[in-house]
Amino acid sequence: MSRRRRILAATTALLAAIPVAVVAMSANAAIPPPAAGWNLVWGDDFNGAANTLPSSSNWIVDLGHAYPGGPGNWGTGEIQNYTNSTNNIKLDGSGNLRITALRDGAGNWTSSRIETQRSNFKPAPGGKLAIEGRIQMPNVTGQAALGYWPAFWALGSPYRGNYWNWPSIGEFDIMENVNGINSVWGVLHCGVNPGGPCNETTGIASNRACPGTSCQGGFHTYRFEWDDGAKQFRWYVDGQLFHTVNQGQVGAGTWDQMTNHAGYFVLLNLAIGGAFPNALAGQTPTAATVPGHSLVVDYVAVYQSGTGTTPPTSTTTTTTTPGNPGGGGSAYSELQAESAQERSGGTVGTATDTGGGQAVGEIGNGGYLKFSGVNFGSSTARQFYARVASGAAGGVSGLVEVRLDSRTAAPAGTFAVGNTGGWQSWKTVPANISGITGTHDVYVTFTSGQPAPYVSVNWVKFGT
Ligand SMILES: [Ca+2]
Repeated sequence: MSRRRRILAATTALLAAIPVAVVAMSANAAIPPPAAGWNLVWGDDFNGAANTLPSSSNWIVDLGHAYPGGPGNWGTGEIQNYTNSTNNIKLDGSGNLRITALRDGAGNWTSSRIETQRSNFKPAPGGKLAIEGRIQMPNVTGQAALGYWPAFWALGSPYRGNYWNWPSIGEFDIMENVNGINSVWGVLHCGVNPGGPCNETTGIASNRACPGTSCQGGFHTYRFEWDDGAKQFRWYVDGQLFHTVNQGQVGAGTWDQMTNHAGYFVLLNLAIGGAFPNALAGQTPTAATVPGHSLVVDYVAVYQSGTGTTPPTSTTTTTTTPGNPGGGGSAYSELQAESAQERSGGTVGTATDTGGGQAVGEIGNGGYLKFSGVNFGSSTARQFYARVASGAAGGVSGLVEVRLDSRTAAPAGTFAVGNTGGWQSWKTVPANISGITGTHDVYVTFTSGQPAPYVSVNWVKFGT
């Protein structure tokens, strides 16, 4: 995807893999408890019924050959069509996710790609974040593997909904592999393309063979750590450090571009063909490539070390709006932004929208709306809707987040928004949320890695 057409220079010494005794490890371990000093932030152990899709509360399934409006072939030249068919992606009933690349009789490849609903994974100020997965690469090597390109990676949240701001928003390739080679690549993408501080489109990369069993022959644990205190990124396989990038290598400005936004979302995919496998093997896939092999994922977990209590920064003042001071509205009715019990950021003005009325215009990073005592009744809300408009400049975007009972609680749901066609071009944007019942203070918070206002809000509401 935005994993560019990368032409890897460091390809030597990879092809002479030494066969090692294969030790099959159990494939259904739960998410391991965090190491001392770490806390589990989020995870999915992919337990669930066989032949079902992974949790839609956790994951978005990407479809086709591009994001809507994004670069073709996911920006990498990969050729497969991504589907949500359980032929391509499913839980195996034994605690694993399996993404399988298939080729039909006409030679067309299908596979799958998923990304986390959450897009705000980042360390607390001065703390550390780890993104970890236990994964077996597709168990295929040699000519039969040409074109296989599995990846476990993360993209900066401003990419979602924009798709043209890569690589400034940052990309961490926690595990990449091509052509069945016994090696894991760890890569940082940043700055500008081409060239720049991350030497795009290659990125700042390192690679090594998997310890013990080959990467294809067994499960290995791939871990990326973002150390905000040390201003360092670190890549590990089975606990062995194999790549580091320090802030000084890319410069403070580039570092800030990829770390000062709302955070990252995590992706898993199995591509076929594209620039990376082609760079090492010529045009892939070939007639010798064998379909039907799977990327197998036991779990994905995000851990944090060091707790932050710093709320989002805001340069605006809080306004208590008169009228409906007690709140108490129904979650399933339109909660008018201009009538929020508290507001920070934006200005109240006229909405040229269906139904007219007022809206809160041009909200930026750090703003929020508080709706007190919102009643979810006896139903479980699983959808959030916001009526939004944006005249933000190209490349400017941010997140709209729903939080319960605290402005700093983990978001129950999030979506990204950029230009909708103008500050009075209104559209209703849905987001999946974790199930909500009961009565809560609802905070709608606004987070962006850049300072310009990026969204106006007419109303929000919930659905089941
Ligand atoms: Ca599992």
